[in-house]
Amino acid sequence: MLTAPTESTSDLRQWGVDSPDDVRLVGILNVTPDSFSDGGRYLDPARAVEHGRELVAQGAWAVDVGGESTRPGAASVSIDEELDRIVPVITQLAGDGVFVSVDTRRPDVAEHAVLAGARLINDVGGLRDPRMVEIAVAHSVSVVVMHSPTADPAQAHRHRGYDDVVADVVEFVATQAAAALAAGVPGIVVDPGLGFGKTLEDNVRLITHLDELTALGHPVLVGASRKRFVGTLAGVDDAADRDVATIAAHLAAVARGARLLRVHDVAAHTQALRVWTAIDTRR
Ligand code: HH2
Repeated sequence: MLTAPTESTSDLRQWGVDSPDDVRLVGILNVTPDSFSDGGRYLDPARAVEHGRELVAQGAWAVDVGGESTRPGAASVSIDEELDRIVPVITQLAGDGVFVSVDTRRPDVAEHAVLAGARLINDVGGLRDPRMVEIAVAHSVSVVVMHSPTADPAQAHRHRGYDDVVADVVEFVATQAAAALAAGVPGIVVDPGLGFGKTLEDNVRLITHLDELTALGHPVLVGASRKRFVGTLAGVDDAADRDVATIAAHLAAVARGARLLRVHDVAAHTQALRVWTAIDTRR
């Protein structure tokens, strides 16, 4: 049963996820014409709601609804357009009792999404905008702090190089999370932002060294789903064909402490996690 957060916490117990061995799936619902692997498929609100319900039936713990693509160079949409895309979908899914998160970098969009029933803000801008913190506090909603080297994640590909990608990412999310918790945000999830302004080697290093992120003590969400680096590693060009490669990357992340996986193919991940958790109880 999902319960509202009652106190400042940085673990998943606020949502009834008690065991540290529990890994949860966040199903991706892109209500966009231009997302990199499923653009245009769920722009129609009825199709989007149907897909959201399908993701839950397949084992998603939450559905992450987004109305603006973050793919490299994607055109930014107006706040009204983003809201027109996502609010009807969130209203219906939340009304069904689905745990909805909202994928946005814009405080105004996050606020309307929360008023429509979203229970978690997935801030792909990494809480750079102080208004996002204010809104999360005002509505007592927890936040995913994702690392992107730029405030607009669709421009992250313009970023060139890190001193030390793992140290830079850990420092960024640690600083943002600490400030948000101090301001009264009820809970924080951190995310290395795989693929955002990161080379193949950067993404591999972030997964290999994920324990440095989990060591912060916040639940870690990882989103490798269908991204170019898994396609490159696996030799798969077509983004829609990268789910098997995605699962390999995600299980490597789970082995290093990831608790939430943001995925397109929920059914396949549910199968993989059942086998994983039956075999690997050491985490
Ligand atoms: N990746 C994407 C979008 N939102 N949010 C979090 N927290 N972590 C991620 O890794 C992440 C994210 C990009 O994937 P997708 O939603 O499939 O594509 P698009 O941005 O083109 O809609």
